[in-house]
Amino acid sequence: MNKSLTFLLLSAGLLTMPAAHAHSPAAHQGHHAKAQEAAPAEQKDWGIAGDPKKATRTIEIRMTDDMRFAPKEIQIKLGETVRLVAVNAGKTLHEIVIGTPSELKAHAEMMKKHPGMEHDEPYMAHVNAGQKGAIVWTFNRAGSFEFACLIPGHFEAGMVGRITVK
Ligand SMILES: [Cu+2]
Repeated sequence: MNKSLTFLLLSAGLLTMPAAHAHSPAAHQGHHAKAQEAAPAEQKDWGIAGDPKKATRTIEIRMTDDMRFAPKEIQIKLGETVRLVAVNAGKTLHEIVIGTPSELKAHAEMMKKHPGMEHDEPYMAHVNAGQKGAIVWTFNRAGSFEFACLIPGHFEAGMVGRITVK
């Protein structure tokens, strides 16, 4: 299948890009990013990918090499679309992943087994030292959730914060 046809089908939501393709280095930058925009947002237990135009609030979260987030607790109103800006104030790579506590724990276990694993979802951002990364998320589920850095060693050291949605 040629590339433009693949893109057309992806745009129309008729085709799901196979994981191997999505993660190949050549596809990663342009193609993959477009495919992700085009794909319909998937409802998760902790919310759904948000439209940046609908974000009503920006919350900055600092990540540091002592394996902490600041703030480590955030309160969100049910239904709110928020831009979470993760600022890596450290000298090493950190990430921020939103989820339910059990989902994040399972995910952290998987990261330990497959340290080189690369993934990208609308509820996570990988942020290099000194950089910023953003997540736009619509919190349309009430509950107690977490944000965590799942890089092996970081999660275990307590790099976790809490999100309360009500
Ligand atoms: Cu980290």
